[in-house]
Amino acid sequence: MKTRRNFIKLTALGSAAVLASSCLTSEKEYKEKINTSKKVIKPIVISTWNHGLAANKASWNILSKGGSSLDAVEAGVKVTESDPNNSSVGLGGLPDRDGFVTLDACIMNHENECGAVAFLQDIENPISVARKVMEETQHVLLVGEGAKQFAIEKGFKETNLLTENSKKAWEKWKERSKYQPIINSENHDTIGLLALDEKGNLSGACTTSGMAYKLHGRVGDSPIIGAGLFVDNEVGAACATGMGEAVIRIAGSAIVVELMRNGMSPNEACKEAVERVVKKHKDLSNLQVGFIALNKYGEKGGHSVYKGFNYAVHTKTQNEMIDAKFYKK
Ligand code: SD4
Repeated sequence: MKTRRNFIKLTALGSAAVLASSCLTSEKEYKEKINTSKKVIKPIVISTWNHGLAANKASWNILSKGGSSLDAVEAGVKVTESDPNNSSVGLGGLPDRDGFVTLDACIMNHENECGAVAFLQDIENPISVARKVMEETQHVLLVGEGAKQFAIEKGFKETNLLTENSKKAWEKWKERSKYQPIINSENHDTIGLLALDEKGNLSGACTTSGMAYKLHGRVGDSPIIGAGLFVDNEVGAACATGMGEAVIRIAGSAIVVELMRNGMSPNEACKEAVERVVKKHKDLSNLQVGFIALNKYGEKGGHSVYKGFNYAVHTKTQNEMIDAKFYKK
């Protein structure tokens, strides 16, 4: 007899089979699909926005000497985190609506190991705390007070991250805001950075102070593995910038990687993910989202909802900014 429980089991099995056949191409199938004679561009590092140039430089110092992609991604984004003139990441980040700078970050290596921190305060380099979560705990994500306590136990220093400039900007915002968080262009400067090292291993890092003037306690996509960042060493890596809520809704970075697994180029996969964001939102006003991606061949790509998103690339022969293609002007 078909009981309800059996029916649910069967349906679940059916869905799993469909999933396995349509999306989760096995490593063997994937290798058959790809052209193994293709020349791999490595090492390579790519990262979001103009601040990516300085971050890539630090990553390149490691990659060009045969260092690991994991060390490279951490060193790269630390440059942006420690830059007081960058108002979206680490030190100097714009605070939430109550005046607190709260940080989100995550890191992932070529073995699918990952670590993250969210809603972390007073620590300049959250990416290094995320790496410690990955390497020295059994957990993936620590948040708030617990994350800070862990960081201090590991020897990180407490630092006031609210610079005079960010404080002034927040005070000005308070005058005109009616305490309403607003998303606009000034909020889109997270650094996401992806690297492929000489050994052919991929890693990624993503770090941000999040949406400026957000609600106290808000966490975005940047520390969420699969949303702000995803790495699968069989296929490629992706990361996101822009309105985190929209990225989480489509499991953005994981989707980009799965699309590459199914044969799309990094550019095509980022474009498809952006189109999903567009499809799932009735109101696109101020909804900027951008993805960048890197595959196992060292091929790169990026795409955004609105014009204006760019990313930095560093290889043996290239060190420049690339304007991403976009859905809308
Ligand atoms: C967030 N995705 O917290 C981040 C913000 C961002 O570029 O990317 N800014 O939603």
